[in-house]
Amino acid sequence: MCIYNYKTIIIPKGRQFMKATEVVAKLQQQFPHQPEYIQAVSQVLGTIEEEYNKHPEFEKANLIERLCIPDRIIQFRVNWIDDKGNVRTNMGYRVQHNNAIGPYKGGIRFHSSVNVSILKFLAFEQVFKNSLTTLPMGGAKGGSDFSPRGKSNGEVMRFCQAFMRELWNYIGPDTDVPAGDIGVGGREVGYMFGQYKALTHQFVGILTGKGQEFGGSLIRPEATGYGNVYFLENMLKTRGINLAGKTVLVSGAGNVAQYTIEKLIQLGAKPLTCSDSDGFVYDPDGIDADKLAYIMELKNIERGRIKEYAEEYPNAQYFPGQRPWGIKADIATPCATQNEINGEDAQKLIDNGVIAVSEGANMPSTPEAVKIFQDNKILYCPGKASNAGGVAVSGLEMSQNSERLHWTREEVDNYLHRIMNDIHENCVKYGTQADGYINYVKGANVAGFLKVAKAMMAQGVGM
Ligand code: NDP
Ligand code: 2IT
Repeated sequence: MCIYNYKTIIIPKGRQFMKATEVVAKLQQQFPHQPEYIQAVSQVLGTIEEEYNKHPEFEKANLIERLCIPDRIIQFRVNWIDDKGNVRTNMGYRVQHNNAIGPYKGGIRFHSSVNVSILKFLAFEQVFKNSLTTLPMGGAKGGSDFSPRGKSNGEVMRFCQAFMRELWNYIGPDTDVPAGDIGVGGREVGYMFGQYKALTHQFVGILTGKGQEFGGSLIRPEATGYGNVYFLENMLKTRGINLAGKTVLVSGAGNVAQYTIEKLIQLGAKPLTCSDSDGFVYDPDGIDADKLAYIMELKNIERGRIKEYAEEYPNAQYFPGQRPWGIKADIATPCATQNEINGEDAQKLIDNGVIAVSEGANMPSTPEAVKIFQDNKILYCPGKASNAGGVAVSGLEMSQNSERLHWTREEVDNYLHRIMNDIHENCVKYGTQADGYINYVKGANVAGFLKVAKAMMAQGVGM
């Protein structure tokens, strides 16, 4: 995607202010084939420009480039052996973006689409998200173009071990703590943790999202989805609207979608859809707890496809190759992947009367879609705020590992609820416009940015 046209960009030295369009254009020139990274950066810079320029000392310290360009990117080859004895090769990466407020922290994604642009966008977003959680965590992201889809358990284990053989030396409980993301759940985290332990002879909290038996936090699997719905409730409350009884479009059928659906059901809402990369299912009767249990078994144990839902529940309809945004509902929550709602989809949602969009996924709405949501003044929250519950409970897992304690479900859930409320409050503080509309994008970006910026200033020019 080309957002800005540019000739050669020369930003004058010694200037006291930052111009977002110039910085983005310069980055686009430096990194010409990284559209997702440029998309994420341009959205953030456009909304923090005003706040940034209130602090001439920021520009003097060239804070903006230091904030946009990752500290380092570790890149490696991963060799593993498939079930037929073939030696296979994939790429592996860790983008360590910023550790001004805590150790690098962020998930690992295994998906065939993974590349440097996608991981740079995710690591950049993670910096602001982690700052919003109020916990001491810097931002990072890693992954591989390996796809667990269609692989045997043994193949996934050998891949995870090979991946960790390359990564182990760059992570540590006070250095960089990875976790899950697309294609990386409890199974993959377990295999990677086992390999780290085998290589280092140390049992330490180098990953979050671990199993309950070896240091994992209760509620971590649920946290992103639950947090997403807690945030949604807060948004609705600003307009005096109750979630109970509302119909909801959900995309994805993985970790975030499943626990978003679970919490929606618990709070009396009616989820109508879910999806995978092949298509979506629409259940006009709503997905209830029993049907969700079926989805969890199908996706987590049998590793099947979502179209099977429509075979199990004949009232449901399967739409191959399509996304759910054309179905009429009150609320939408995209929980699959980036750029899954484009301008056309957003317009369909608006035309169908959607009142709120809460992002479970990272950057699921294109810039065109975001503009349509905001122009129509619906409640719209970017993923870095609404899906921050996952990494927040990862932070709580790190705390529990450090003190060698295991908190109860209730304790962790209370913490999560409080953190999501705090994030919402911060978005309102920095995002409320003169006409009363809450611009959650601006609120989240400014709140996340200020803390990191102040920490960077206090620590001098190193990183
Ligand atoms: P999972 O791997 O558990 O599930 C991903 C789901 O999205 C699957 O249903 C998958 O379908 C679908 N999907 C993946 N890629 C695509 C694609 N290109 N097009 C359409 N559908 C796709 O991942 P998570 O649930 O963990 O992650 C979902 C989103 O939430 C991601 O954006 C992630 O970055 C974000 N997120 C995750 C957090 C976490 O704690 N796990 C925390 C915060 C954000 P299929 O089975 O066909 O691949
Ligand atoms: O995007 C995300 O916030 C995650 N994938 C979770 C990161 C984490 O470290 O728990």
